[in-house]
Amino acid sequence: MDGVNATGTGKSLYSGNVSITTDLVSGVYYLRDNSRGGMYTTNMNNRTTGGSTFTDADNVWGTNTTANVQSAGVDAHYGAQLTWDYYLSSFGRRGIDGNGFRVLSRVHYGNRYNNAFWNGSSMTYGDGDGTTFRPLVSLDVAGHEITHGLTEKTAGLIYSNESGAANESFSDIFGTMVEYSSGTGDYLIGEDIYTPATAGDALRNMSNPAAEGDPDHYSKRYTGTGDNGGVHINSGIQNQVFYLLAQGGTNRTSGLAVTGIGRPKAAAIFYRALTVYLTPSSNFKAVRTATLNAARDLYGASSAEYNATAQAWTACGVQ
Ligand code: ASN
Ligand code: ZN
Ligand code: CA
Ligand code: CA
Repeated sequence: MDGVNATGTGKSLYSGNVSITTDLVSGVYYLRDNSRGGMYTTNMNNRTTGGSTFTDADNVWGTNTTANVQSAGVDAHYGAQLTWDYYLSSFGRRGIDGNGFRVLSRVHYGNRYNNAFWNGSSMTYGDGDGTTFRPLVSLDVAGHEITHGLTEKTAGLIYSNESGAANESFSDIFGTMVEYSSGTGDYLIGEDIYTPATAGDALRNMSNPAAEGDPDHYSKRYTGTGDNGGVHINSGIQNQVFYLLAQGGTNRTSGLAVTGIGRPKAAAIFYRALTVYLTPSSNFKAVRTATLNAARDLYGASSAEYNATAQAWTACGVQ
């Protein structure tokens, strides 16, 4: 916000060496971006309050390892920039509020903290304990958390029970789309940060939610009170709808098949549903209706895209 944009080299933990926008003031570089709403990234120095700006002398940041405190800052800064670029280039949206909202990303929060969260105005990432989590700054997690901000400013889905599970799923959907926009992507959430000693697992699996213990069909939904009524569990149902719509395939519980329409169209349908049709108390049935309205708007009521959207929800037991 103070100087002029510069292009730095970031040696990240999870994305290799990346180009990041930084800010040059009086010969010192800052992890700040005068475009993209003025987003900036700070170092919490393993505390839960305060925080300090990251500065650098040569605009080459991090070392691709956790030994250097800048590395996690690179991932967080890059993730926030990529999230901004994804929403702008895909939907013409400038920031989570559509009006240039300035996102702060805070890294090295707390001591071995095993989570990342959106608090209503900023992103916060822990370093993890090294066993359950590595630093939680992967692209899908950055996209997930920042999308909580977008959801809050649009549909406002209440964070419990079915509306909360839908809220979580929208964060997984766009988190994975942000990851995909970097040039490579999957339908796993958090695979880079979760259980470093175990390969192939993830926090959540959209193509096969049951692989991480989550339901892939409405008949298997969790109805207890834990996790705010299963927001990170029942998100598996909508995640599976999105996966089947984007990629095509057969739901393992119902045996019903869906013809995929590709990631960009599936994301456009879910984005329009989230930003135009949903309300705070929407349940899965309401999300089905909202995505059908969106598919009709975008592709027509008798389009293959509309029919695939209906079939994806039906395959997952929501009709
Ligand atoms: N990382 C978690 C999430 O974004 C934090 C939370 O439970 N809200 O879902
Ligand atoms: Zn979340
Ligand atoms: Ca992923
Ligand atoms: Ca793992």
